[in-house]
Amino acid sequence: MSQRLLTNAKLATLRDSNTPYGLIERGTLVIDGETIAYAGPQKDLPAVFHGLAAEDQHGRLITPGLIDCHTHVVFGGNRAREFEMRLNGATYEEVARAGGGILSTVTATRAASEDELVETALPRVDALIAEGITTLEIKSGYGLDRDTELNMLRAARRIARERAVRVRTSFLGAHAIPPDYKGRADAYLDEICLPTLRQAHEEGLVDAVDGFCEGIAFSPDQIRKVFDAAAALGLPVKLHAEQLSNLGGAALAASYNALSADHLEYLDEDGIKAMAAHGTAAVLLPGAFYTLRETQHPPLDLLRAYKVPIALATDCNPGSSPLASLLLTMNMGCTLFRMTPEEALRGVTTNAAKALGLEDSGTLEEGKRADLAIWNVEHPAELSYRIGFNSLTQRIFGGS
Ligand code: DI6
Ligand code: FE
Repeated sequence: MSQRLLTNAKLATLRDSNTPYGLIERGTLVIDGETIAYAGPQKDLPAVFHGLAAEDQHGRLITPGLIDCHTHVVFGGNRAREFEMRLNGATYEEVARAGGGILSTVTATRAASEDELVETALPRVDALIAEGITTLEIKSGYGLDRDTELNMLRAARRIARERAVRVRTSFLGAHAIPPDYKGRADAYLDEICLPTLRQAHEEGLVDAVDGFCEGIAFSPDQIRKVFDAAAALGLPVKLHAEQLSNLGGAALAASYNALSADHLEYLDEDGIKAMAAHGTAAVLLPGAFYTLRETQHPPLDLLRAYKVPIALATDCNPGSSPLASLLLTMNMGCTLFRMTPEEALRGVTTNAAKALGLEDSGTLEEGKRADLAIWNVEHPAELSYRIGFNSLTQRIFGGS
C-alpha cells in the first residue's frame, strides 16, 4: 500500500473538540492506501512515518472532502424557458399549460436514454467535483414510471464509475404524481412506485428511500406506505418535509429512524423533538429557499437547542434549485439562514455524512477514508465568506 505524508498544513479536522473546526494549526496528515493513518500536530507524528517523503502544503488548509447529501443531478432537459416566461410576467398556470413545471422534466427525462442522462449530468457533477466534493447523493424521481426510474438510478451508479466520486442513490418514486395517475396517488404507489422500488433494490440500485410529503405531492399516510415498503427491504429512509407547509413529515420520518428530513422551513418544535430523539439529521437547502423566494426561515435556533445535526446541500435540480455549487450553498446557509461558517463547513462534511448514514467520512481522523480537499485559504471561514470563488488547490479521493 502506498503511503503519503502531507506536512505543513492547517487541518480542519471537525472532530469534537473545544477548538473551533477542530483546527490544528501546524498539522500533518498521513494517508495509507485509501484511509487516513494520522491527522494531528506535526510534532506528534509517530516515528514510523518519519521516513516518508514529505509533500509540503505551505500552510494550506485541509478539510474532509465535501459531501453533497441531497441532489437531483440526473434529469432530462432544463427549465430555463419557464424561468424566462415567469420573469416576463407569465403566471404559474400559463407556465403549466405551456408544459412547464416538474412534469416537463418528467417528459424530458422519459425521452432521454441512460447514456444521455449520464452525459447531461456529468457537467453538473464536474462542477461539484471542482469544488472538492468527494461524495454525492443522487435521487431518482423524474421518471415516475418503472423504466425511467430504473434508468435514472443506473445513470447515477454509472457516474460513480466515470468519475472519481462516491455516489449514494435515493429512490424517490414518491416525488410527484404522474399525469396518467392524476387524482389516484394510492394507485400510483401500489401499481408503479412500490413494485419499481422492489425491482431497483433487487438490482442493487438503491441506498435509501426518499419521498415528498406535501399538499401537492404525497400525504403522510401515503409516505407511511412507502416507508413500510423500505423497511421491509431493510433500506433507510429520508424525506422532503415541511418545505411549503407543515404536515408533520419530519416527525413521521423520525418515527422510522430516518437518516434525514430535508428542507424544513415550516418545521415546528414537535418535529424537532422527534428528530432529536431518533438521531435524524436536518438537511437545509438554501438554493431552493433562494430560487422560490421563500420568506419562512428554517428554525435554526431550535435545531441548535435540540442538538439536531444540521447538514447543507445544493438540492441541484432543474426547477427549484438549479444550483451546482456547494461553496455558494455554504455562503447562502450563512447569509440567508444565519448559520455560522463553522456550521456550514460541518454541514457539508460531518453532518452531511450523518444524513447519508456514512460512518467512514466527514472528519479528518485515523481510520476514515482519505477523501480530502486542500484549499488555498488562511482560515476555514473563507470557504463560506467568498461568493463565486473557488480556492480549491487539490482534491484527494480515496488516497489519490
Ligand atoms: N422539492 C423541491 O424543491 C424539488 N422537489 C422537491 O421535492 C422540486 C423539483 C422540481 O421542481 O423539479
Ligand atoms: Fe430535493
